[in-house]
Amino acid sequence: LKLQTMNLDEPLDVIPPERCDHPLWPEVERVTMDQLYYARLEVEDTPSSGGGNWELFAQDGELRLYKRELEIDGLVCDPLKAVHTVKGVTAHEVCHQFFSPDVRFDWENTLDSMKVVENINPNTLVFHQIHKRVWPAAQRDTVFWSHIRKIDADTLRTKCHPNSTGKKLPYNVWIVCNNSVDRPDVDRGGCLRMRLVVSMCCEMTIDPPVDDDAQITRDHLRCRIIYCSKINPGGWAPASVLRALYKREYPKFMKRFSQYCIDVYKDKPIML
Ligand code: 6CM
Repeated sequence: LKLQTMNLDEPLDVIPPERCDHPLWPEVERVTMDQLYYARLEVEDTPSSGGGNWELFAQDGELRLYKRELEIDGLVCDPLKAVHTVKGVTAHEVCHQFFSPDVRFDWENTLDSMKVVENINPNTLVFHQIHKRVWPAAQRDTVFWSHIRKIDADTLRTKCHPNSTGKKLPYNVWIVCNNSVDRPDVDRGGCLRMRLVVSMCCEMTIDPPVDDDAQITRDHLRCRIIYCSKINPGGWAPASVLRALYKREYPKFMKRFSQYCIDVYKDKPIML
């Protein structure tokens, strides 16, 4: 597989929508842009604008994690939003690590297995993952498309309010969006199938600003990571176990993943 040997230092092509005729493409477009909008809503914004009502449940330095309690048909589906600022890495680098199947096991510790089941285009893959079993619930699997893209300045200005009003635009923004897909043909192997919508949106700023990109060093890079997830466990799971698991694991994941990105890139050329 070409993607299994992808060079991590090579920038990805960004495939414009008109060049992809896969039946899932309109959904990839729509959900990715919706997630970008949702991620960039500040947690303090009003409920009527889609923000607000977030409960801060963990904090450590620059890292903050918020949740909203939500149950659907008796199942815990609490939306989560985590915000972190990391120095020394670009938005492209962080998103690249989150997207790439080659490095998934270097930072993801909820998995027993991971397979790419379809290659829609170089920026869009369909994954089948089997997650570690959490006692006393049944083991879970997921099938989701994952899409990575750079958001250009025009899109940020025209489609990404409210942050674009009165605020300095980031140098650039990258997003990875993961969204469950119905694939009954992918064997569940006895697992219950969870459904998810997850996004990692990274806003990069250059601090202090430079006159010329050639002057940028890793000391200038600041990357604001906004991680959002909505997971439906897809069948019986005790609420208290699930909430305790999320409370413990999401802060660990945010710290581990961001430190992993810093370590991977610290001695490498900058991938803007
Ligand atoms: O977003 C994360 N990882 C991505 C790549 O793997 C992808 C996967 C998200 C699924 C996250 C599931 C976590 C829970 C797994 C156990 C389920 C057991 C349910 C029964 C409990 C009683 O988007 C990072 C995910 C970090 C999670 C802490």
